[in-house]
Amino acid sequence: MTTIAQDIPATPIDPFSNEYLLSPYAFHTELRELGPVSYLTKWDSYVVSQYQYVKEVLDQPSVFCSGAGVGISNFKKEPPWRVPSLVLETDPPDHTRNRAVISKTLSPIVLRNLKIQFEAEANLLIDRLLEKRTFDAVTDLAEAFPLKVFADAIGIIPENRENLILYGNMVFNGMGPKNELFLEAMSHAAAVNPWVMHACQRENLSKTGLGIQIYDAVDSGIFTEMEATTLVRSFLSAGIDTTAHAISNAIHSFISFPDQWAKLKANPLLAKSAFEEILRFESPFQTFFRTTTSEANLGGCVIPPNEKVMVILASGNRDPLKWDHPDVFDISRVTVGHLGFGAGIHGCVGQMLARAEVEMLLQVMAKKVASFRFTGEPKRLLHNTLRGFEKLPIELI
Ligand code: OW7
Repeated sequence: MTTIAQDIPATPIDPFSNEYLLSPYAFHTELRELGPVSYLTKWDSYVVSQYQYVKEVLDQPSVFCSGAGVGISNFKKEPPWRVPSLVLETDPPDHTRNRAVISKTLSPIVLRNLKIQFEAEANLLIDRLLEKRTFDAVTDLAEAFPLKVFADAIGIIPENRENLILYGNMVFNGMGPKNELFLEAMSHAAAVNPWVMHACQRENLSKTGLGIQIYDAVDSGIFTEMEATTLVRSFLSAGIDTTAHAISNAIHSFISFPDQWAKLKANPLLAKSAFEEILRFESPFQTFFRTTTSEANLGGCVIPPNEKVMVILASGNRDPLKWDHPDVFDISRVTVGHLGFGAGIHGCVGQMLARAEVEMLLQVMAKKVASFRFTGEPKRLLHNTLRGFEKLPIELI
């Protein structure tokens, strides 16, 4: 059978406009209805938004590569703002080797022990917040939890950890075009980048965390000291803001859909599946890019080589061809196959760690919190890549 080349429709939709970023879902529907691939006139990039084709892109890493960057910028045409990640922005065979070094630190026994610590810390934090009663759930809960438990797990120095939020902001806003969000995030670079690299060095990591284990690969001759530092940086780039926004989105969804909160309270063991539904329904990491290495065919649409392709995970997660009632938040739905952690060889390497964190937090909340409500207007975050909140004033009872 021959596939007949289809025209790729051009669209004026701007996925970095404020209107889109505040409320992307109607735009996702429009993009999906344009077909497997469309072309973003404003940004000279292709875009893929249907579940099936998002999967096809992620399952062909040799055609849709990561080595030219996973933001809108093509590293072959302009230099990246930081030394490229040895996992995120790298292709096989290097990617395979480097990812294995990270994976090795995240064994099931390690995760089981971490989960016990996460539960203990979740209890302490929720007790404190129940006493405080009214607070901003973004800073005091969603950011506070991973800044404590994730950074402790990696073995990061306790001082100035707020820098990790600013750093994540650079990494993820830095995947967008050089708009105001990009520039505001990068304005912290001079202060934050040196702190991050300092925190990732062997002598500054705790002896018992996951970070220092990356340096075993230096001792066995796989990495230079600098490569190990860059790989530890990946933990810090990927592991804080993503989880923080997932927690913010969880709080917002549970207050907005009290029937789902009642369901979770009735059965706190639903915390695990609730987290998966949050990732499907309000994916914190909405979008990234790939770059074509050769001519690429998606559903008969032919993309030329060396072109950027925007991949909208969050749109695949609400594609009605894949999901029944995709716009309904239902914590007991079957979420298998959701794209919240990506898919394929670059699928989130820390997903079991993220799951352990948020599952324990939601479980503790379901047991201890009788009810919660907004005490002010939630404020959505304007962000090139992540979906979350800037402010979430709430009361816990
Ligand atoms: C890295 C959540 C995707 C990421 C994100 C940002 C940075 C990195 C990884 O994973 O530096 O490796």
